[in-house]
Formats: sequence, structure tokens, C-alpha cells
Amino acid sequence: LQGLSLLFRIILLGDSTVGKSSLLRRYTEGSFIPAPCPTVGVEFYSKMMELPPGIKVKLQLWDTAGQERFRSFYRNAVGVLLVFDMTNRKSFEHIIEWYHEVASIQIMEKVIFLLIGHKSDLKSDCKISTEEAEGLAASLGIGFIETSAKSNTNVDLAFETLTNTIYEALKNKEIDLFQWHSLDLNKSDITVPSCI
Ligand SMILES: Nc1nc2c(ncn2[C@@H]2O[C@H](COP(=O)(O)OP(=O)(O)OP(=O)(O)O)[C@@H](O)[C@H]2O)c(=O)[nH]1
Ligand SMILES: [Mg+2]
Repeated sequence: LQGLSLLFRIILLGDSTVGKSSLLRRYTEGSFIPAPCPTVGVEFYSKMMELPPGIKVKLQLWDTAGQERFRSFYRNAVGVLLVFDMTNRKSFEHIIEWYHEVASIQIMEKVIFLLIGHKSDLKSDCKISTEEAEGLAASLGIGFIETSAKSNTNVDLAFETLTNTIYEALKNKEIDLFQWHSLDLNKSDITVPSCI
């Protein structure tokens, strides 16, 4: 894989207001807006990441609206951040539905998930303990990280962890490098396949 530039398509899923857009804005722009507008449809961000030893990865980050379902967008994703709000129990209970939603439509052999407990700055309002969230993650065989876009806690770590896990799966041939989610950008930066 050395010398290649990779493209990973990552999608953020979770209920409305859990903070998906805020997480992405913090990661890609370094800012936090206290009262952002709800996402309408689907928006995308991108960011370059370099993995040792010098492998460039372009992350194509898809932000969805929690109130809607954009099933066609799940299809090409290699990584999924399942986001809940640590102060909102319903959003935690719905994680399993979001997980199965991806599983039901996913045609990739393997998708890498990471569970995100967001708004960790609101410690006193937390309705879900770290242990309970870790229990869910373990039952799904995925990782768990607590983040805050407001206090900028673990935001970079979350994206780095997901990217590293995808890369490891690629190296172990659990994911096929030449499927459409990972293109050689030197040859075809623009030919990102349309997903509609
Ligand atoms: N305290 C705190 N509030 C946050 C954090 N992240 C987001 N919020 C707030 O939560 C609310 C919803 O944030 P959004 O990022 O719009 O949530 P979303 O998941 O994108 O919502 P939809 O686009 O409707 O699906 C906003 O008022 C944010 O300011 C955080 O880390 N801590
Ligand atoms: Mg949003």
C-alpha cells in the first residue's frame, strides 16, 4: 500500500441534534457554533490525513440529517461513525437501529464502525455511563470514544481511530483496496463515484 493515496468515504449517522455536524465542523474547520441549523439532506466535508509511514488518506466525510434516511448514501461507505448524545437516552437506544440500517443496505463485505458518545462536556447531564456505552460497543464488536465538539475533546482521536482501523482492515485484506471506496488519487481524484 506504500506510495498510494487512498480515499475513504465515511458517514456520520445518529438522531437529530446529537451533534454530527458540530463534530464534523470541529474536525474540519476547528470551530464550534452554539446554535447551528439542522442539516437538510446530505452535506460533505473532506480532510487529508497522513498515516505512518507517509500514506496519504483523503477522508470524504458525509453528514446526514438525523430526521431523514438517505439509504443510498450508506452504500459506498467504508467507515461509519454511530453518534449518540450522552445526555439523550433515546439517541443511545436508537444506535442499534442505525447499525442495522447500515447492515441491511450495505453491500460491502465489511464496514468499520465506531460508536461515539458525544457532548461529553455535559458531564452532570449524562444519562448513559461510559460502562453502558462500552457494553453496547463490545456487543457489536466495535470501538467506543467519548467526544465533545464544544470543548474539543477526542475529536481528532475519533477520526484517527476510525481511519486507522479501516487502514488495518485494508492491510489485513478484510477490505478490498480496489473497491470503489478506495481509489488511487494519483490517477483519479475526480472520479469519485456518484452515490445517487
Ligand atoms: N454541549 C455541547 N453541545 C453540542 C456539542 N456538539 C453539538 N452541540 C449542540 O447540539 C445541537 C445540535 O448540534 P448539530 O451538530 O446541529 O446536531 P446534528 O446531529 O447535526 O443534527 P441534525 O443535523 O438535525 O441531524 C446544537 O445546539 C449544538 O450546538 C458538544 O460537544 N457539546
Ligand atoms: Mg447536522
